Amino acid sequence: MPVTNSKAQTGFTLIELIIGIVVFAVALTFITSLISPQAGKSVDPIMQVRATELANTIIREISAMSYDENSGNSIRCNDDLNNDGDLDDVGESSCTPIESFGPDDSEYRNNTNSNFDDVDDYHGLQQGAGFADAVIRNSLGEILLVDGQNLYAGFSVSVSVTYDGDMDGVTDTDQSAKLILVNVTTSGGETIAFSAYRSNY
Ligand SMILES: [Ca+2]
Ligand SMILES: [Ca+2]
Ligand SMILES: [Ca+2]
Ligand SMILES: [Ca+2]
Repeated sequence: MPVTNSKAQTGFTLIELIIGIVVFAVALTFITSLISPQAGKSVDPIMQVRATELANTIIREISAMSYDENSGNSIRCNDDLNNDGDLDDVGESSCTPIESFGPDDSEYRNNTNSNFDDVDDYHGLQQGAGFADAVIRNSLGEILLVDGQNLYAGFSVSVSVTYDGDMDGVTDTDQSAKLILVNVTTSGGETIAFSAYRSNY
């Protein structure tokens, strides 16, 4: 009968239905396995933006400092003013040797204030989660806030400074530029490295 034949061609058998469900389940598992790692990583860009803001704030503070403890108002360290081949004449001074980087005598940057005045004073500065000063602060000892909130809770920052006169990222003996390295570790445990150069001007 024509009517019975057309009925047989429309629905699914139980076997077909089960196979369909199994295929769908396998496909869903496969798609979920592709999406899940992405969902886990989707937090990272926000952390990266915060880390970048934090690094910029610190690099701005450091860059605003004098190049060296031995630089005067208008005199640069290592400037041979009278061109006689040495640095022992009036107004002349040599730049701080790299092994003396870090705070100079009686200099500090703590939870109340800072009297850091040159770039390499920041060498060894560590703040935030896991360090003695567990809070990230500005030079006035104030907690860094973004829109009134401490978005850097759980973050940490560490700074190192070195000479890199040829600006190739590798320490050298050319004292004409200092490389400022800022490592920011997010509350998610991801460490991001930032760097900036400060020339002897
Ligand atoms: Ca000289
Ligand atoms: Ca200093
Ligand atoms: Ca110094
Ligand atoms: Ca170098």
